[in-house]
Amino acid sequence: MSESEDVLKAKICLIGDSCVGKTSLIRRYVHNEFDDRYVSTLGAKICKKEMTVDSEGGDVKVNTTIWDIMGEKGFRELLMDSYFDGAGGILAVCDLTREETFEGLKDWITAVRLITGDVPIAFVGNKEDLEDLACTEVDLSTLAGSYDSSHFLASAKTGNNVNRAFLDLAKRMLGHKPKN
Ligand code: G3D
Ligand code: MG
Repeated sequence: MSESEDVLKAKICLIGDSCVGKTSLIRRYVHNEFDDRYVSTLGAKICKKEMTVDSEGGDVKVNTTIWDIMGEKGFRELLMDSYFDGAGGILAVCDLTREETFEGLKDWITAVRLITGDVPIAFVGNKEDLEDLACTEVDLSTLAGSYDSSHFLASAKTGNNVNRAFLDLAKRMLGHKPKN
């Protein structure tokens, strides 16, 4: 998080394989404050949202930019640096009905952390509204635990846990002191 004129600014990036629901989660969370700008050179779309985060000293307003990846194939190799530069937190999304998207998160995080360092992560198992889930909360909790992170079973469709996941991440970003 960076501070200027008493306004905190934060950059959150979403990661995860194609079709896990990254764009849908952002739409759900950002709502009417949706910014439709498409940054074609980056292959990313940026939304802005003012978040109110409850911290120890009371509510804190944070101007957040939320970065969505538009075309994941080949993205990691080509555009990683620009996309993740300056990110203060990562929302790592998998699709609970597709185990390979859960397994895929480890590679995403390894790659991301080369650029961002040890920033807070929130793991989101999306599409919990569906039946026949291939991953359980225990799976997600174990993975999140290995990164000292939080996890949420969520649904962009019903809205369940979406706000909680973003707010939890922002709250931990407020308290995060980067290691040198
Ligand atoms: P992406 O941005 O990660 O690529 P999208 O993923 O947000 O484009 O979502 C991929 C598909 O999953 C979309 O379906 C979307 O409607 C669906 N989806 C996203 N989140 C949920 C959810 O929580 N529950 C359910 N049931 N579906 C979800 P389509 O059919 O448009 O491709
Ligand atoms: Mg998308």
